[in-house]
Amino acid sequence: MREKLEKIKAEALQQIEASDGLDKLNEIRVAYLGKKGQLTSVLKSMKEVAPEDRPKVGQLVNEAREQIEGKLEETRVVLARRARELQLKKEVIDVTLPAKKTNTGHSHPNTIALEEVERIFIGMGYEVVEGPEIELDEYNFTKLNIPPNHPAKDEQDTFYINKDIVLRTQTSPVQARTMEKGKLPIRMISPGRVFRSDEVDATHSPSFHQVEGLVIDKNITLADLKGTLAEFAREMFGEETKVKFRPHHFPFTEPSAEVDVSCFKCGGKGCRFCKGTGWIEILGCGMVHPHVLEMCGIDPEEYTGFAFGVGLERIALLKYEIDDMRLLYENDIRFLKQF
Ligand code: 2NL
Repeated sequence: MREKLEKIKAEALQQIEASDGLDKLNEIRVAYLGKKGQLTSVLKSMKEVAPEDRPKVGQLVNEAREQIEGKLEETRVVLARRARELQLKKEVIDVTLPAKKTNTGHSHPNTIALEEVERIFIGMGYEVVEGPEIELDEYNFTKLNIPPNHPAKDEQDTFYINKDIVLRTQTSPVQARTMEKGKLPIRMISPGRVFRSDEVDATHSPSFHQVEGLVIDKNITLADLKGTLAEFAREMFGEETKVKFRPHHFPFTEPSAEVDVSCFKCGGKGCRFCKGTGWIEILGCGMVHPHVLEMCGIDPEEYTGFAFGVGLERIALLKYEIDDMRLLYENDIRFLKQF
């Protein structure tokens, strides 16, 4: 028995010594110490040993087990360290290699301009409201004081889906819908895409973007309109910017005006940029026509308001000194990269 034990032990230790990996080591553990392992089977055959020898043999088995376990653990530590070192070597990173270049995009100039406009008006307490691009003729025209026979309604100017539905030509219908909801006062801007049946050229496109603004409250006057747009112009084009209101006509406002800003290139002296005039036209505006208020459910005796509309592309072209609107839609990366 003793010899058999010695043999098992020697074999086990020798196999452990020769093992070259953690898996192999585990196999050896099972083969000797497992439930059906060689050492375990010696214990199971104890009944063949004379009763007086059993304590001694038991002790020998335990000693053999301890030695094998000790050797297993010792070898496991060595092999585990070796495996880790190998892995580290395999995964080594050359930090001196040039980095992969990631191409991060950025907002489109239209979006940058829009976010600037929004920032300015949100700062003055306005809400940003969006609405549908496909609109009822009634909201796009009638409620804005553009009656059935008005020239703006010509098929030459407007895309009709059918006789009652159009692609909106302005974002005013969003404002008309807001007024109709009846919650007053109103301070809002409505940015969005609009559509007009125009030929494409450097300053026209059948689809462009507009930001309209609307304020309705008691005692709103032309002075509020002037102050608001003067502040907008200063924030958008610089602290020194002056505004000029020129009388104009829109069906939905009375009185109406077009607004010029002093040229932010030459400061108003006249240059190529402002075509020598010192002024640049940026938007249209006016006091909301009492008839429009009425048609949108607001009593013009109690409430007044002002409105304005600005072309987003116009702002982007001016701000970035782009001379052709088509560049904004072509999505040529060499162009867009510059902003
Ligand atoms: C432009 C400038 C403008 C408005 C838009 C408006 C909206 C409502 C009531 C009254 Cl709901 N007015 N919007 C006012 C003045 C000018 O746009 O050049 N449009 C052709």
